[in-house]
Amino acid sequence: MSSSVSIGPAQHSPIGTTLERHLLDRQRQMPRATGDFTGLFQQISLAAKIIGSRVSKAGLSGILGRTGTTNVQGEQVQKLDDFANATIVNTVEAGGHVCVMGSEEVEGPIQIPSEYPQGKYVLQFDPLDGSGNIDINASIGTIFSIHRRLTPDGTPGTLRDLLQPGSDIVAAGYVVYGSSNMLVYSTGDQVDGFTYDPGVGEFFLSHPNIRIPQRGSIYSINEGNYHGWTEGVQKWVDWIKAPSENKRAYRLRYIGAMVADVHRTLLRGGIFVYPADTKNKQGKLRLLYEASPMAFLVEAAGGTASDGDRRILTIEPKELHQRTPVFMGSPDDVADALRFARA
Ligand code: FDP
Repeated sequence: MSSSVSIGPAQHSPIGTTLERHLLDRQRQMPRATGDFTGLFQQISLAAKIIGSRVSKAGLSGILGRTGTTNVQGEQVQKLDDFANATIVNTVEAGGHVCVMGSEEVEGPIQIPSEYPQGKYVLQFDPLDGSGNIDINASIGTIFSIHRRLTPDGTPGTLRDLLQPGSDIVAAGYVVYGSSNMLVYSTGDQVDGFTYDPGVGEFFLSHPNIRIPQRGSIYSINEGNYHGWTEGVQKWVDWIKAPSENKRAYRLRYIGAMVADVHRTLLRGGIFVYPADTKNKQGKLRLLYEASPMAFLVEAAGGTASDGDRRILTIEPKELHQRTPVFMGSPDDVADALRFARA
């Protein structure tokens, strides 16, 4: 007798949900939603697909290496930095959902050309984080955050719209271009991760409701800066890697791209730190488009994010390219680090 297997009706499962469907489902739960946010997010995800596609072929397409210019931070601009920046600006500006943008690669506010509508949102981004990894085929990423505008509707956005604290973020996320490409985002209540299927050309929900462990076993810091740190940070690193009766020595992992290091920290737990040092007196990472969006995600996943004294999300920004020290990750690990750092 032949037996046949009935596949039956598709089970309702969050796995197999596209990013677009996920956004639409959430939009329908908010009766007053206009679709603007969903529209903006679709443009960000399109930009991420374009950047991801170029990153995956970088060694073949003549886009490795430097442009020969430096950016506002005085860093060498890589060709892929330029490409990623232009891709996000071009994809988002025509959509009519934002009134101004801020980018790591651009000194001032990026205005929306007058032929396009001035939308109600403000987008900030680091188009290609971890540029040092581009030429060696290691993980890199894009980080972004979305705020509501403060200036009157319909007018061009200004610097005032960009200088908002992380506590007013509407949504933040990142895309990691790694062994697979993933987009992770949050609107503050939970953190969801989507893996890109290049065959289908879509991001699919693969990591619903990411929760960071209360404590991990990995620390992530550029230990080459040891001699420039405060005594407190030095003592914390000495302590965390020393086995004792109460704890095993923590493992060190540092890729040198904030996106990838924080992504691992979110999934596995532990702590990512870029403290101030004698060279980088305010730390190295930028508040508005690196530290704040990542702090928003880490907190939404149940973690902690501090500059050493206060929550990163409460810092009132004064400048577009302001820097801040960063201690973020599992609550217990961050509490340990701050105990040493503040002593
Ligand atoms: P990069 O300069 O390569 O763009 O954004 C700055 C950043 O990378 C972070 O992604 C990364 O965590 C950090 O700098 C690495 O800095 P160090 O090389 O000083 O460790």
